[in-house]
Amino acid sequence: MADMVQRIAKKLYHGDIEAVAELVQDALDAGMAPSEVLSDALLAGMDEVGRDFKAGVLFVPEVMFSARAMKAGMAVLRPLLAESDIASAGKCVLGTVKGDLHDIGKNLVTMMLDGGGFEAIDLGIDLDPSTFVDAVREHKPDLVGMSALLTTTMVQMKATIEALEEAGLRDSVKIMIGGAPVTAAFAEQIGADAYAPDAATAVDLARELMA
Ligand code: B12
Repeated sequence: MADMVQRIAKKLYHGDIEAVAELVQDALDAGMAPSEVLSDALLAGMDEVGRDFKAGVLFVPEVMFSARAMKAGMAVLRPLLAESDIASAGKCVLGTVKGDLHDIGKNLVTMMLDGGGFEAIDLGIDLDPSTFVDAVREHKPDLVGMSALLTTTMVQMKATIEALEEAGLRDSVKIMIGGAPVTAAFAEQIGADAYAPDAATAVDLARELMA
C-alpha cells in the first residue's frame, strides 16, 4: 500500500492526469480506504507541489497540471467520500473583482484550495460587489477570496467588503485577498482578514482562518 501511495503522489506531482485517476482506482480496488487515498496520496502529493511552488522549484504551468491531476483523482474518490461523509476543510467562494479580467492566479488559488480539501466555488471575473454578496447568501461559505491584478481595481476589494458589511454578512465570513499589487498592509487597511502572496500560501492561510 505504501508503494501505491507513493506512486500516486509522484504522478500527481508530475501532473500525470490519467495515471492519477487510474492509480486511485487501483488503490481502491486493492482495498484502500477513500479517506486514506485522499490524505496519504493526493493531499500529501499536493502539499509537496505547494512547497516546491513556494520554493521556486515548480512554476505555474506545472502546478496547474498537478491541480488537474488532483481533480481527476478527486473525481474518482468524490462519490465514495460523500458516502463516508468526510467533512470538507471549509467552503470558499472566490472571484476577481469588478473591472478586472485577470484570472490565472485566481484559478490557481481555486485549484489549490480544491486540492487542499476545501470546497472552492469559483464565481468568475469582473464581479460586482453585489455578486459576492449574493454568493455569500446563496452558498454560506466560511471564506471569501478576492483577486485583483490592477492598481485601479484593488479599490473594488474595499467596495466589496463594504457591500458585505451593508448586507450584514461581513461577520459570517473570513475574507482573504491576493493578486500582484495587493499587500498585507493593504489587506489590513481595507478590513480584510488576511493576504497571501501565492496559491500555496493561500491554502495554508485558509486552513489558519478555519482553525
Ligand atoms: C496575463 C496578463 C494579462 C492577461 C490576463 C489573462 C487572464 N486570463 O488572466 C490579459 C492580456 C487579458 C491582460 C490584460 C490587461 N492587463 Co494584464 N497582465 C498579465 C500578466 C502578464 C500576468 C498576470 C498573471 O496571470 N500572473 C500569473 C499568476 C499566477 O500570478 P498572479 O495573478 O499574481 O496570482 C498569484 C498571486 O498574486 C496570488 N493570488 C492571486 N489572486 C489571489 C486571490 C486570493 C484570494 C489569494 C489569497 C491569492 C491570490 O496567488 C496567485 C498564484 O500564486 C501581468 C504581469 C505580472 N507579472 O503580473 C499583467 C498586468 C497585471 N496587466 C497589466 C495591465 C495594465 C493590463 C491591461 C490594463 C492592459 C491594457 N492596456 O489593456 C489589461 C486589463 C484588462 C482588465 N480589465 O483586467 C499590468 C497592471 C499594472 C497595474 N499596476 O495596475 C500588469 C502588472 C503588467 C504590467 N507590468 O504593466 N493582462
